[in-house]
Amino acid sequence: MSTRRTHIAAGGWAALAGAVSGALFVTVAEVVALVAARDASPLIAVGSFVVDIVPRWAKELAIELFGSNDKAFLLTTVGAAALVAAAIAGILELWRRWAGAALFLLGGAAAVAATVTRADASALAFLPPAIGAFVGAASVHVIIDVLRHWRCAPDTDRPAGVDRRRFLLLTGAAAAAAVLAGVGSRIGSAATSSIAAVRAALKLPAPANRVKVPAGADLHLKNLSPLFTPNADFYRVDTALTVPSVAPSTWRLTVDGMVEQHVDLTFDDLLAMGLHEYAITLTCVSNEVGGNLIGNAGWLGVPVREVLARARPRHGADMVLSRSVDGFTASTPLTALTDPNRDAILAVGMNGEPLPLEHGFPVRMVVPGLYGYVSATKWLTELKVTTFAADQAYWTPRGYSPKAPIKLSSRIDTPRLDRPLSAGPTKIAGVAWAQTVGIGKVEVQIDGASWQEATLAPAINADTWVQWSLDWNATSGSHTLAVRATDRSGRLQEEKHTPIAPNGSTGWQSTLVRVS
Ligand SMILES: Nc1nc2c(c(=O)[nH]1)N[C@H]1C(S)=C(S)[C@@H](COP(=O)(O)O)O[C@H]1N2
Ligand SMILES: [Mo]
Repeated sequence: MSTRRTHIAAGGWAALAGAVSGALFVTVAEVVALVAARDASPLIAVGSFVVDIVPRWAKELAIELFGSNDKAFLLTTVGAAALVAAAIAGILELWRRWAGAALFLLGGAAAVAATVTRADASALAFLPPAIGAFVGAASVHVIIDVLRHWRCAPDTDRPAGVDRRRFLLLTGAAAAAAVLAGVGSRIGSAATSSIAAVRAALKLPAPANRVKVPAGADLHLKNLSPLFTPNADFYRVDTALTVPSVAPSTWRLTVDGMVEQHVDLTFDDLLAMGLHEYAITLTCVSNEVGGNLIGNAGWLGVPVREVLARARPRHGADMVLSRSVDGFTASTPLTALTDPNRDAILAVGMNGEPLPLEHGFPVRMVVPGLYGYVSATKWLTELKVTTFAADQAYWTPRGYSPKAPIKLSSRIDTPRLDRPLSAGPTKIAGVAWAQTVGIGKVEVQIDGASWQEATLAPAINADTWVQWSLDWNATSGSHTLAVRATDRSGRLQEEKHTPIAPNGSTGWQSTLVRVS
């Protein structure tokens, strides 16, 4: 009995020593990454690998449950899994010398594989996980050797307590080193990440023209989405665990594939083509009926067609595969980018500022009328002229359509069930969008009665959402409000509810409100 208890206790100490060595692995790798290979943190690389391989339903569930904290959740999960594996390695090492160290090296090999296969991996990307794994393996091996002396094979020549003290000292030192390395790498990366400073110092040239907003286009109603979504409130959707840092000075755009002429552009080349301002409402395919993965901005940019014209796409091409520095790709029909009547742009500015880092700094695509995943590539680096038959974009093998025009839709912003409302005259209001066509009519239904036409605010253009409102004399009790839109070509919004996959949700939003 007592030897069994001793073994269990020894196993506990071994697990602790393993976990501490695991923490040393990860934090040492962070420090090396800071010095040798910026974007080669193993935790991030393994997390990104998980992002790329998890099934669609798991990703949707994570976004559903954690919203924009889904990335923090993923990193925490990967970190916790690594700690558990390291604890197990500690126990293995106690059971058999080198077995735990070998597991550390195996983990290191996996982390190296995840790191060097990232699209933005540098030549030294193998170093951080490799060095981290060696330090972790050495740590677990040395500490467990001491533990073995203390718990399992007491050295009769040495006074009792020496090995215990040595074990606790070593484990404590390793833990302290891990904390120091962890905190140090955080501070170091914050202090030396200059991209935010580069962006802050960047002055974009004035555009040749500015968006004209018709009077009354913003109804300025309480709880109604503003006509232009402030950058800080703009939804963010991407697969990037850390925001790629791309300096305008090193940014290059390559136009290649089925072209007569390879084109390479620097940031200054792009600016020299002349900036214009465009108002375009961006929408995510993952936006559920009534959801908020949509935003409207004034974008500063250059028409994609002007860049493509320099490259002269060859006959037979029907798609442009746009690529981000982090490997994300989007497939956009070539005609959507060359159409003189569609303002597909390479954007460098958003709502009067350079693109925010998380929205694609320094250059992204924005195409009116197409969901973001097939058009709005952030941190853009390449436009490959190709065909839908020859190439697939990031989301295509993951269950989404290769082509995806934005579906005509409408949303009630106010009133909402979660905001108190008292009886009396009020306004029902929201937004509606039918990019490239424009909204013709919005109707509201109260408690299943006949549809009433809402007042439409004047639209900026056909590529932006419009605000709408309807006066309502609210009586106390529960009410059901529904909304539907018709576009300018007379097409009524699809009534039937369908899920976001494979190419965007449909359905009329219906919502319950309570009036006190
Ligand atoms: N590099 C990169 N660009 C990307 C994505 C991505 O995952 N990586 N996601 C796309 C998707 S799905 C959408 S909806 C839009 C969102 O742009 P936003 O985050 O600026 O709102 O970016 C698109 N561009
Ligand atoms: Mo999206």
